[in-house]
Amino acid sequence: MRTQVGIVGAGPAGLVLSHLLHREGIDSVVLEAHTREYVQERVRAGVLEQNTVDLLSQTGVGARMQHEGLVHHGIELRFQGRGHRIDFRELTGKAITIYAQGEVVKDLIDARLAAGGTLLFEAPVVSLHDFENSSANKSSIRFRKDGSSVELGCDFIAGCDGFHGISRTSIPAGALTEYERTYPFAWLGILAEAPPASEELVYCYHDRGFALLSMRSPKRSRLYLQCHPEELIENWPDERIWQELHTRLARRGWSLTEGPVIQKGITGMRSFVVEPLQYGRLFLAGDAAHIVPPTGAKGLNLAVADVWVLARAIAEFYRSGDRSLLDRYSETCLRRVWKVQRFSWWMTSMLHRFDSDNPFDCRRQLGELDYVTSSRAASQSLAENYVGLPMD
Ligand code: RFL
Ligand code: PHB
Repeated sequence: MRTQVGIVGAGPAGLVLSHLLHREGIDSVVLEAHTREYVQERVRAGVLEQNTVDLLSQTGVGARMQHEGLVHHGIELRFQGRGHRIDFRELTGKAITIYAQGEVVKDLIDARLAAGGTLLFEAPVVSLHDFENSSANKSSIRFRKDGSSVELGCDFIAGCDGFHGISRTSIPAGALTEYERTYPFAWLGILAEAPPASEELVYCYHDRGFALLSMRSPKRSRLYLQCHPEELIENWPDERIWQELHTRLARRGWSLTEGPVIQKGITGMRSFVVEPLQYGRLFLAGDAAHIVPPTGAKGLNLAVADVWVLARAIAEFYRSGDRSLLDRYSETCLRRVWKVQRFSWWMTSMLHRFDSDNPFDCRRQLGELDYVTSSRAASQSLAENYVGLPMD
């Protein structure tokens, strides 16, 4: 088997890359360890930045998103039992769209298959070869399919295989520097068959910890609670989850709508960046290269921004033989990555309770929330980051 770009992973990063390359006339093969159903049904992100929405729409995979996505022009920050709206339209002229990651993935898989693209599911990659030299063009990827070992020859390898993938760890120790921060809490998330009690997302600071009200459709709520990182989901029967959500999200004249819980799980929180994002002919993109805590709703959007830069650089190389955009891939992406890391860390720090906090820290957090919701400059700073910084 041979292709121009071998892509490891069929998450948002790998699929958007394959789609953008196809539009440039460049051949790729996507290798995914799991089944198609698994990647489509995994419950993950829900908030798309304006940049992501525009990219999907302008490249012909936005029709269902435009029809079914919920366009929001603001969010609510709730603390001390009061709500404060951050008006994105007024502050930035932009909006966000609520459309589940699984739906984005489904639309991309449909588009790639309709265009005759090669996506192999249940095809775990076991090793990457001969990518160290950036001038040779005989890299290869070894993967398993139906019990056999298969080799895919390619010019470039795109490591889009998420945080636990094989691409980043295939790079020799010492060539990469890792920057990391873990947080002393996690999120317990549920998907419920219940109409969302608010039209817009509600980010809530409370003495008992952070809570978030989000949604997937006018009939489905997605809700999160800050919990201990080692918390066991067995300790959280549905009634306890609802009770805690009612307590933290309480606001005068407002009440949360309950409904059957159809999915629940606990997600750890981490900030992580590896530098550089390139080693020879191997390029890392999305969660394989960086992780943000979910409080800024940025992970998927950052993955899309990476592969937009990568597709443009690969296309320029095949068009003119000019490698300069490829050589600048890491530097270009990292400028955005660090700004998004800062925003995600800041939102997380402002809205969560830390074990180490003393009464001073809690008062300081309330002071910050009061400032962010009462100063136009501070609200605008939050808003411009939340809707998405401009693409370079
Ligand atoms: P993915 O989606 O993890 O895809 C990587 C794929 O690679 C496959 N893979 C392999 N395939 C072949 N061979 C191997 N050896 C392989 N090893 C791994 C995996 O099976 C997988 O299919 O990474 P990608 O494409 O970089 O996309 C990143 C996003 O998925 C992630 O950043 C977001 O989901 C993060 N995130 C959010 N992002 C947002 O932009 N907005 C949000 O509202 C948002 N909310 C969230 C989130 C993530 C969450 N969790 C569960 C971590 C909420 C949650 C709860
Ligand atoms: C979600 O709907 O899953 C969601 C929304 C906002 C976030 C994180 C997750 O910040």
